[in-house]
Amino acid sequence: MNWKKAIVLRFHSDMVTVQDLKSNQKINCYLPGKFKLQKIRPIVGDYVEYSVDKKSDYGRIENILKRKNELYRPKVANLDQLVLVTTIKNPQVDLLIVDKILALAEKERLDVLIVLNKIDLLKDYLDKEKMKRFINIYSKIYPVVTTSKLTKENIDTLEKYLKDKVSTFAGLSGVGKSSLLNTLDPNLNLREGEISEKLGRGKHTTTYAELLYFNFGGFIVDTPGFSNLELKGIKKDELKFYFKEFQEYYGFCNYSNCSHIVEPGCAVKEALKNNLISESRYENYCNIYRELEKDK
Ligand SMILES: Nc1nc2c(ncn2[C@@H]2O[C@H](COP(=O)(O)OP(=O)(O)OP(=O)(O)O)[C@@H](O)[C@H]2O)c(=O)[nH]1
Ligand SMILES: [Mg+2]
Ligand SMILES: [Zn+2]
Repeated sequence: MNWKKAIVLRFHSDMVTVQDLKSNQKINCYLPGKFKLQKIRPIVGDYVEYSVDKKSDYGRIENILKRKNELYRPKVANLDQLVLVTTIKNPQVDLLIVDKILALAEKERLDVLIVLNKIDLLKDYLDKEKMKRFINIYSKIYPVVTTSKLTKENIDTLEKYLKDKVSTFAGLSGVGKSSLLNTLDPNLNLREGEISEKLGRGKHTTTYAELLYFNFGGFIVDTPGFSNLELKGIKKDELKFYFKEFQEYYGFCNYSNCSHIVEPGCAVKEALKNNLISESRYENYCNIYRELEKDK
């Protein structure tokens, strides 16, 4: 058996595009029927073993290796890091979706980087205040990098965060995920879309997730943007563990299984009163908790 190891870049209809881990060569592989019979499908980021058919240029997937983790939105395996890309305007920031994506990343124990893109658009006072508010909320919890594809601000800092990791970009349609990747490597030529003037939203330009290899060392998944996000697979009682800044109050509430919503003597609510936890994060925690309650 002469199987080689590769990582899945893309899965489309019946073909799996992989990159050999030794040679970095890209190979199209077919997926034998036995996987289909067992309803096993590779996903982007999967490590696989494959063999090469000498007669054709195609490879054949022989084995899909056990996943270290698996994010369901976007659907990607074996990540080290989630890069949440957002803007303040064009499109307008949606803090509920931001907090949902962050909860999903925490569930999978991923490192998180927040990228605030299109910083060049924030010229007037109100927009700048919105940006300050955003940074004030999130930079206490996660690293936040402000970027612009136009001015190239902080693209070098972004590269440092991405180096030698497997990361996925995630965020609303139109925030500039593909644009930032094109800025990091102009040879990529990923499709970029406009923002609908009428709706102020992106037009879902990227339609499939694809793992991209960068010469500075590292893989990044470009993903289709969200317009909405329903959380599945998270139980309401575990949600509190996915709000990172709540962790330091763990064990200090009167009730050991405190939901931090209605119970008296709650250390998280006390921290909220003392401005140690942001109102918007706490409100979104309650909103998501109620959404998950309804799902049951
Ligand atoms: N002014 C400004 N415009 C930007 C910036 N980054 C991206 N854009 C524009 O925003 C629009 C959307 O960019 P995309 O890269 O397609 O956004 P996306 O997040 O990949 O969108 P989806 O693929 O739909 O999820 C394009 O018209 C870009 O030119 C930026 O830093 N500043
Ligand atoms: Mg895109
Ligand atoms: Zn509590």
